Amino acid sequence: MRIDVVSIFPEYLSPLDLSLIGKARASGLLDLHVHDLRSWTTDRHRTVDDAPLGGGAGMVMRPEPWAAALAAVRKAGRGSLEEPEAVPHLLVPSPAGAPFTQAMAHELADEAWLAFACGRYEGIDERVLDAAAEQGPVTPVSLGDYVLNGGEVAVLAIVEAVARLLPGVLGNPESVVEESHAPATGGLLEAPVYTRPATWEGRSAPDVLLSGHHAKVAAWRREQSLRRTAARRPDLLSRVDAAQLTRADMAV
Ligand code: 6GU
Repeated sequence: MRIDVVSIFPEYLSPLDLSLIGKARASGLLDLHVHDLRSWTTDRHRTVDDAPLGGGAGMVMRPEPWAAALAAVRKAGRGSLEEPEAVPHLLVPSPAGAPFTQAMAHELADEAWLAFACGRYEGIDERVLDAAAEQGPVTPVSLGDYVLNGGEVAVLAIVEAVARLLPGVLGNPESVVEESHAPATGGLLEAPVYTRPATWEGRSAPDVLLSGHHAKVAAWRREQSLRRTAARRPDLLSRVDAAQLTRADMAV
């Protein structure tokens, strides 16, 4: 997969050199390019923003550097993918975007080329997104209902969520199957986990986990998932498929 990120703070993306994502890059599974938006400014002060039309607080990112940056990214990516018609799926982090979910991470992991436009200030002039949408898919995405100063932290989160789903990035592909929000858990939260020692500072791990009885362990985990989801994320319970509820589930 190729990923391009355009930002006025390219150093903010340096954690993408580390850990599993860094390894995925080094091994060629992930071809990641971070670009400085200011390289596409033409004035002496390398200006990227201006006052909002219609008035109001803050500043808005000007369309010209963004249009030039996105055109250059398209051109460079087509060259490296050796597909003259290829276009990236453009993701625009914004608190006004659609919520980013594990389902979206799985969809994005199937794509060949993603590009991220990191806005700062009050956001990017909307015409940039309108023009880009004539070239290829554009999706504004949000991490949740709170406000960050810019899209960079969201890109770190989204790239990590997507890259770990790429074949060969995680050591054990099973671990993406059972985790919280994965399709296999029915969209429920994961049960609590324990390791040795079986008793630590007077606290014992649940006996069932030491029983060696796989069906009982699975039933216990299912019950814990339901309880935890009801307590922390009752909004997720509506995702449980009624047809898949067992008698044991009903008793929880
Ligand atoms: Cl993706 N961007 C910004 N600026 N703020 C956010 C966000 C994204 N998601 C939640 N808050």
